[in-house]
Amino acid sequence: MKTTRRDFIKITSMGAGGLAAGASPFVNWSIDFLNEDQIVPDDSKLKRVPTYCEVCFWKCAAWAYVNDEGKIVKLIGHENDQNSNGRLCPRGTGGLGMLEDENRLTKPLIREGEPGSQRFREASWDEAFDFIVKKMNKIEEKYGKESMALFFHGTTGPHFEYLWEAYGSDTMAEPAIAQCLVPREVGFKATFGKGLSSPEPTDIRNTRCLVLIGNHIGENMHNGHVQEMSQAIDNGATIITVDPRFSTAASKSKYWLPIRPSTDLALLLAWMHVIIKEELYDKEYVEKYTYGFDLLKNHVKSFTPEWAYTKTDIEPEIIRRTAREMAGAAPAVIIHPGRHTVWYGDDTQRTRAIAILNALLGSYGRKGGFYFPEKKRLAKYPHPEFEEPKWTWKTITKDKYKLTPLGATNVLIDHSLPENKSEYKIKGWFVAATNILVSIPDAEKTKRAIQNLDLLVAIDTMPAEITGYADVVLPEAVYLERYDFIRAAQHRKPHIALRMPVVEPKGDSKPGWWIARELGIRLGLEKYYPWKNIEEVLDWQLKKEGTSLAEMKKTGIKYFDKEDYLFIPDGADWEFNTPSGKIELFSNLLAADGYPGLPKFTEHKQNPQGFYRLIYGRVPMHTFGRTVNNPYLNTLRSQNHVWINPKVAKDWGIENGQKIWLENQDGVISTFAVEVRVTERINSNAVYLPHGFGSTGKKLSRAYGRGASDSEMITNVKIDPETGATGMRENFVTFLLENPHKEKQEV
Ligand SMILES: Nc1nc2c(c(=O)[nH]1)N[C@H]1C(S)=C(S)[C@@H](COP(=O)(O)OP(=O)(O)OC[C@H]3O[C@@H](n4cnc5c(=O)[nH]c(N)nc54)[C@H](O)[C@@H]3O)O[C@H]1N2
Ligand SMILES: Nc1nc2c(c(=O)[nH]1)N[C@H]1C(S)=C(S)[C@@H](COP(=O)(O)OP(=O)(O)OC[C@H]3O[C@@H](n4cnc5c(=O)[nH]c(N)nc54)[C@H](O)[C@@H]3O)O[C@H]1N2
Ligand code: SF4
Ligand SMILES: [Mo]
Repeated sequence: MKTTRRDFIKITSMGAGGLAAGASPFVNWSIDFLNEDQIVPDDSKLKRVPTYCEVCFWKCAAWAYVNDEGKIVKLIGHENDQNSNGRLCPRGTGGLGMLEDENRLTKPLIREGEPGSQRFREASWDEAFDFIVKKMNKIEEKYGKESMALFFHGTTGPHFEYLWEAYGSDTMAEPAIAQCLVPREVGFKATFGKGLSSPEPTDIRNTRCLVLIGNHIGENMHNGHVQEMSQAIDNGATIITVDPRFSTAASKSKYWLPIRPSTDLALLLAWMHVIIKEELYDKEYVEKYTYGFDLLKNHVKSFTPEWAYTKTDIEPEIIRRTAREMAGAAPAVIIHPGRHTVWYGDDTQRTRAIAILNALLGSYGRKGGFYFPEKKRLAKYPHPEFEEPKWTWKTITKDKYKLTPLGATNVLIDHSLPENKSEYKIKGWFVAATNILVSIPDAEKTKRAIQNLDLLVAIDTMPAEITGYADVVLPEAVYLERYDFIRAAQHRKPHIALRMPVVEPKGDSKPGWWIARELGIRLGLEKYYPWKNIEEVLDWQLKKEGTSLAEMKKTGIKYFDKEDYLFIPDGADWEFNTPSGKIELFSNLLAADGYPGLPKFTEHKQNPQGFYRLIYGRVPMHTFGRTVNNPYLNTLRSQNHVWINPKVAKDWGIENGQKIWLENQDGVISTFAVEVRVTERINSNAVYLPHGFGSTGKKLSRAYGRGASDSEMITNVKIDPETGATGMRENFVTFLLENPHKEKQEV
């Protein structure tokens, strides 16, 4: 059978047109961004090569199909993969665009202009490495190895983490922690003795009631979960969505609770109040497995639905009805923990409340609730012992934020500022596969820190914002051109997946493992790199598990027997990794470190007159800003829109489609204009601006200047005291209808 290119990117997606009432949440989403006349040959004549996707961090296993000219002609999900179930999301299918993007970095670059000037000269790898090693040696001499910090994300990260350990620095952090999921990890750890990690072990496909609190599955296209949510809906599960915006999920929900932003903790406390007062909780489970029930009961006594109404604008009757609905479905109920949980600076408290609610309903460790995931732990390739650094991220982060399990990027930035008077000074940064000028709030502060560095190296595939500020830019080959470490993420069953090169790296770009190893050798760390090629490491690891690189090249994935329980067997005794050994409704861990042991409600600032709370999120066809320049995905959405309520638009005389500029509470004005989308789907106190647009990367021909950047508007940061995470939702914007930059341009 012949298929056309158009067929191969036919995507089933809930995100696209999810509003059709009564329709299955998965609508066929046919995208015509490739020419119909490009015929893809019959599958049987193509070679297939295993990989896993790098377009987002869900890492779906996939097959790349290659024709006899060595060109990739299609990317499809691996049929045996738990993350993708054989289907890639629209972004994953468009992953080919990462390879083909003509704006890619293909040569090492050394900066010629001022930081940020984005003016570079091309260099050889030798020259680039020499430059870096010289600077690193100077920094080491003057400040010590610990003064070299690593910021990382994605599968490139581990190659540099290893290099850093070998070098002797543990000054490391990633925005996927303090700008993403750390409050939730600590909230769940404090309650159940364990964080959730990724993919989250939510048994969505078997749930009877899914409660999404600002979790926008649908725009958030984490593949397996979108599919499972669709299955749950088909099975008649109740969806309850709490979101000030009418999200895709809200359109699939029995209840949409358009909450006043920032007041979710009041709703959660009121739900607990109802569930305890009406004795709807799982008595046996609470009795057997939890600690601190009486303390909690007493704590939530005064948090009535009537009280919560004054905070949240959600009618008391709706609070009661939804609480009963959850309890009716229990234990097959999920109060979803969320993922990007850095909102208002009391985020560990909010996610704790979510964890407790799940505990009251007995859903943790139960079918249709949370399962116990398992991952294959691969043997580590032997290496000499690492040198102990004199100080690490822990020394500077944990002093202040005692419960964070990993480094906070923002703390490393603070220690790089000229005004940092502590003995722990950071003077050099390696930034690997993370665009920290966009992903960490308060970019002006980050830029001030950069000015104070002796060395900034960026390892990227694209000329992103951060590369413009680097002294040296190292071009990494894209995921379809390289090996990486084996994917051994957790899931229902332990399994592993291989990524291997499908095509040759473009230009002078090189895989991350090669860059890290070469640099390591030049830094005198040969003994940590006894292997020449990563294939040796992978084959060694795989052979320990009864397979080999050769076999994995054919199968892509391998499963292992599950050793632990998926759920708590009925009535079984169970020990949790908390101080009491029980699920802690009252957290001894938090209390011992001086934090509230029971979730504490905090009032947050509401919008000043003429200003609107800036809320942001995802669009289904993009991952942050990393895909906006992708030639395929850009045709699906090349810019963002700012969502404005019709009432507000009328007050301002703003029309749908009009271009405006945004100004925040601190007087920061958006660099670029953004088109307005006038819609009832957003609360009149807020505006919604999808993240990742409004790029200032001048070399990104399709992304530069398209739409407005939410990051630019986030200058007020609310730090979560338990973790140091950066709450980003207490920022307010107003509208400028005339071009505020005009004068500047005319001068
Ligand atoms: N304002 C605002 N800030 C946010 C968020 C938000 O919604 N709004 N979201 C937060 C969240 S949840 C997260 S997880 C973080 C994510 O933040 P980041 O880690 O910064 O993620 P990306 O924006 O995808 O940036 C990834 C960078 O890696 C590059 N890249 C892509 N693939 C490769 C590769 O294979 N190799 C190399 N070397 N580079 C590659 C891209 O070109 C890009 O420059 O941002 C957080 N920050
Ligand atoms: N397509 C796509 N999917 C992605 C990503 C991507 O870049 N693109 N990134 C992935 C990553 S790393 C992450 S961490 C996740 C993040 O995805 P999620 O954890 O699902 O979402 P958030 O970004 O926290 O939340 C955005 C939603 O919160 C709502 N919201 C804003 N303020 C409030 C409030 O005060 N209360 C409530 N109840 N709701 C509020 C917004 O209206 C919006 O619908 O997405 C993942 N999936
Ligand atoms: S969810 Fe989509 S973008 Fe993310 S890894 Fe899977 S296919 Fe790739
Ligand atoms: Mo994230």
